[in-house]
Amino acid sequence: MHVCVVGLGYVGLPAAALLAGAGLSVTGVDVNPVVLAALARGQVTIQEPGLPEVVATSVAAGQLCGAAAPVPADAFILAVPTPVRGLAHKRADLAAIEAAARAVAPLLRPGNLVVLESTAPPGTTERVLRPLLEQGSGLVAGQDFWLAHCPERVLPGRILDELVNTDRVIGGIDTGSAAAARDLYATFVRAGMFLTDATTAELVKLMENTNRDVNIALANEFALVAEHLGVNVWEAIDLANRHPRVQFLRPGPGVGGHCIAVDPWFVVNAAPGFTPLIAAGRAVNDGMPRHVADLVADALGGLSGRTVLALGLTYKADVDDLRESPAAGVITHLRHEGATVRTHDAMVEDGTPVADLAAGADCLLLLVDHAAYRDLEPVALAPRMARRLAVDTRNFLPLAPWTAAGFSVVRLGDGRGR
Ligand code: SAJ
Repeated sequence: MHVCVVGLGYVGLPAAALLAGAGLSVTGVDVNPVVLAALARGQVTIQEPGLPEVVATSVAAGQLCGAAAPVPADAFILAVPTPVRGLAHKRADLAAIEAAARAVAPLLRPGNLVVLESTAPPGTTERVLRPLLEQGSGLVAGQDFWLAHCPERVLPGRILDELVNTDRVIGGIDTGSAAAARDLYATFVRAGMFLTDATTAELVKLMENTNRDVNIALANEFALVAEHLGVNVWEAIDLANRHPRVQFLRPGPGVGGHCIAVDPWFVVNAAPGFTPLIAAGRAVNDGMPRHVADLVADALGGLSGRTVLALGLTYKADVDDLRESPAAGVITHLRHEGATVRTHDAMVEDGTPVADLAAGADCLLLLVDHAAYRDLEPVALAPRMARRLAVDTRNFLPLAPWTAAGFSVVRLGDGRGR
């Protein structure tokens, strides 16, 4: 069986490698020549544990190769980005799905299967993908070819494990399509596969990420409440989570990435009159970078002329992905208000060491809790800094060694002593 995977990003490339590892012949398609050149050498351009090994093995075995455009195959998996555009009214940009559909449609043959893995607004499979595929092929979905939505659910940092071991929701435009998609995924998924219709599968995916966004928004709102009341939210959340039916997520400088910060908008736009809670959660999370900049400004007595060393630029810990990162928003606010901001990311650059960047800085601002930052040595940093101040947005820096080294540590959500 030959599978053509369109889009070799964080979702498409691992899926392509696992399909190839299961013995299928896989062509991976991407518009980015850098990605294709790396793949031709059996290499990858994204950081994800285990991915270099499975890709190298599949390419060396001749099971996985790259191409700049789709090729005829038995099954097509579309795993292309669906970003949002606009500021006040964020709308899904379906251009990549549409382009992939237009490229695949002329190649479709009777009996083929097309699966959309990209997260998309409710109705995309039925109302956008289906007509493009039918018009471009002259075939009829559900009659001549199968069409399904099987949204990815993988957590960056644990993608390979979760691709294999996480239950899948598979929505077909009819039962035959759902079954055909299930048979394809059964080649490497070792978890449950639950069949439904395509629009339900689209909504389920959005509900999962919206659930997480609203939960984080609640944690962030309580961080602000705790600061106002002189309470430490991190301790309060730990204690609340001792309740058997309460599970708060963690406050932070905002919600980033290409999923959680984006997908709730697809729901709000699909049902604007019915989603005040989801929209409010987005607003709370989008307000966090502003709040972090205010924390730094308050701790420094103003930002003008100050130098801040920002640690962590990616959207979360231990990934190299900068998309929609709240760190960028914090840094923009700080610079806009007159601070000089030096930046460092343990996952992105290996340039100037933190110790050198700390020279003369007024504040060390921890934005991302990369494991590598556990090695920070407050005793070594203290004498280099103009002022011994650390602002910790992730409850990451251990208080005892930092205060022992002379640092004042301001923690997001910790109002004690303020
Ligand atoms: N974050 C917090 N507090 C938390 C957890 C996360 O502030 O307690 C922040 C992170 O720092 C980051 C953002 O939220 O900025 C998102 O990170 P994440 O780890 O929650 O999620 P993603 O975007 O890496 O992956 C999510 C996952 N969805 C769910 O857990 C419901 C993943 O399973 C999805 O496949 C992925 O979105 C996707 O592609 O949709």
